[in-house]
Amino acid sequence: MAQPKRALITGITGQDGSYLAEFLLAQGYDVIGMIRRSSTVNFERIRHIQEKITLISGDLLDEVSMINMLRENRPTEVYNLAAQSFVQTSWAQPVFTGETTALGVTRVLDAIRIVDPDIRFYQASSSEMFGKVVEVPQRESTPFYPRSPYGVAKVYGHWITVNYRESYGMHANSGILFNHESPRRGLEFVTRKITNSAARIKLGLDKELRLGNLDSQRDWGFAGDYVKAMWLMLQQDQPGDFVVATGQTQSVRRFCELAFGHVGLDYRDYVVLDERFMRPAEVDLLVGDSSNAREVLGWQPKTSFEDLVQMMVEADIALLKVKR
Ligand code: NAP
Ligand code: F7E
Repeated sequence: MAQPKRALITGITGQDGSYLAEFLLAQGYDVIGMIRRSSTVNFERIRHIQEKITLISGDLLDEVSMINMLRENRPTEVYNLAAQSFVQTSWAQPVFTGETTALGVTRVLDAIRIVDPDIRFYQASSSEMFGKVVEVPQRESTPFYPRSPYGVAKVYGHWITVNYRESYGMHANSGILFNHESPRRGLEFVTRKITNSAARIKLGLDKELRLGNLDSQRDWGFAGDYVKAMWLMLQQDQPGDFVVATGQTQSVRRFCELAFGHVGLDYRDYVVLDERFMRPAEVDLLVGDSSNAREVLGWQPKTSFEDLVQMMVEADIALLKVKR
């Protein structure tokens, strides 16, 4: 009987890690998750599948922990989702962001090279690499112009992935994913901040929502749709770079309008502009051309922007009602 495929996910406690783990379990994989030591447990997003996965301690800052993890567990696929992923924090902690989000990628790739270079590798690259865009829409060939220490770190992560592919013939893939959201999104990101706030205001728990730039535009998709693209990349004969996006862009203002509108409120009555949430350098407009992913991987998004906003608002209302 064929052995089940075995995948190692770094960043399994994050938004994408939890959806990817669910997806891979459904495909019959053994799923191993790398978790970093912390004084309190943060398994909220994976609690419902915790019995079905194996969790092992390791850290992107520590290559030895990753070498040992690979030696002891022998995965056939590694998905590197771990990162300091919040753009705003990357200005406050630029060196830490570089250590984790940039050099962390080299540590994983090098551990794979040492233990078993046949392991297939996925790197979580980002549309933030396009930054101050030089072309609209952005595709795999669009030059990068990152606008934050996070974006710069992701450019490094992308190129070191390409380099290990070319230097060692590794099946190393870079998924250039545009923003993807869900009810599991961290509360600091703008979409979840808005849906959580709309729900809180509706339930009488808050009175206002403080935001930064309402005019910035993002290509927002649903995280549950995007993890399938990660997996598809590792099932191809040849590794590559793939933009994953919906191809439509919406403003933060429009997101507010829909989220508040869904609970019968007008965002203009509650949203207050706050300088603290403005960025030193902004990425004004992102919109992706995912033709390559659609043609080569057969991938396409299933969830519309309107359905995504509705899903997130309803999940936040349900969550708050349970907590009351
Ligand atoms: P997330 O929710 O912030 O999750 C990040 C994960 O990385 C968490 O599990 C975190 O662990 C882990 N981590 C951070 N530093 C670590 C370290 N030093 N060692 C080990 N683990 C560490 O991020 P996400 O939204 O799921 O995104 C997943 C990946 O895709 C990230 O690399 C992100 O930069 C990238 N990306 C995201 C988007 C998006 O729109 N979501 C788009 C493009 C690319 P703790 O739980 O312990 O903090
Ligand atoms: O900001 C504006 C903010 O923090 C989106 C990460 O997953 O996607 C994410 O990065 C926009 C920006 O995500 C607030 O200025 C206004 O223009 O939700 P965000 P992000 O920076 O796009 C990429 C693809 C990643 O790779 C990252 O890991 O919204 N904005 N007011 C605000 N943003 C926040 N967070 N908070 C505000 O109050």
